[in-house]
Amino acid sequence: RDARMKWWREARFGMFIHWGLYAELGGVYKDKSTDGAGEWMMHDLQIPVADYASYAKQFDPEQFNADKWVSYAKAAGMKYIVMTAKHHEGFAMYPTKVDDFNINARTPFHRDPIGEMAAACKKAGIKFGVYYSQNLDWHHPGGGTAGSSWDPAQKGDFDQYFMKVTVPQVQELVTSYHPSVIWWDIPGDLTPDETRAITAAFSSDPALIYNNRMGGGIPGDTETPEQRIPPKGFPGRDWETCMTINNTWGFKVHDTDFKSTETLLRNLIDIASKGGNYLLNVGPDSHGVIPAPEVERITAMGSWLKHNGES
Ligand code: FUL
Repeated sequence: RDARMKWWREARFGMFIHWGLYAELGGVYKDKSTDGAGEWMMHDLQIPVADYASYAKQFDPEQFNADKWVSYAKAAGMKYIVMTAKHHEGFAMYPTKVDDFNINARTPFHRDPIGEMAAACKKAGIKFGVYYSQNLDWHHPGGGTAGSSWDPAQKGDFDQYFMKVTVPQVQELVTSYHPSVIWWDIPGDLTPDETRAITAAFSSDPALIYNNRMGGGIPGDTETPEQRIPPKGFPGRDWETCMTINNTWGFKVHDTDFKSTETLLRNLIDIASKGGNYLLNVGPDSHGVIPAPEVERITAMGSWLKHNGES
């Protein structure tokens, strides 16, 4: 375990990337702006499944450049990247064979952002991990809906969904991209049997690190305080605070409430002093561009780190 966790413990600073079909909408659906996080808008505005899915036809992030994103992370002093392979909306950012609701099959873009990021990270000597929503899938029949569904198209059997979609997708991610981290989110009421099925799906990779949000009572390797810094850290546990730079994970046109570089640096120092990691989020837009205010801030953090002896 210590050997497996070594690189992660030394990393201290990582980049979280929330990027999915929600970026195309940017928090605005018809004349409604969502109050919540951008990536939750399908749920929060109860957008019908077919209507939401139709935005894929126009999702063409032509400026996406994996090397560029990785270079931002490097310049910021970040040592790893965790990117959404599939968020709660159910849209996969890689060409999964299990479900054609993915960026390769449904958009004019036809590329594989997860694969391109995995390759760019490898080239740059930085660790790559994937975020995967193993329970919620608001698009696929039977996928979890966080309480009540809002569209008859979501009706279906969860156990079947789990065995036919979640488990094989986890297998695909592990065998195609060899991620160093799987960031599960969120467990809902997964049973120990279900979690065993996903653990088996990545048993071929004993080095894999995963967080505490898998479910079924599995503690995982890391605690994941969200948007907060625990006053005393987590004595005896590895932990990672994940945080947004503004107030959303997925891109929102109307959220320009960015934290200052000073606040972000103080957070990083506070977290590091308590033995944790800081997984700081960026939310690329529909063109595949990370908003400039986010790039500016993480770049400034990197210069500070360089001038102050850490890098
Ligand atoms: C939460 C999710 O529901 C949010 O959308 C986001 O991904 C955050 C990091 O985790 O539980």
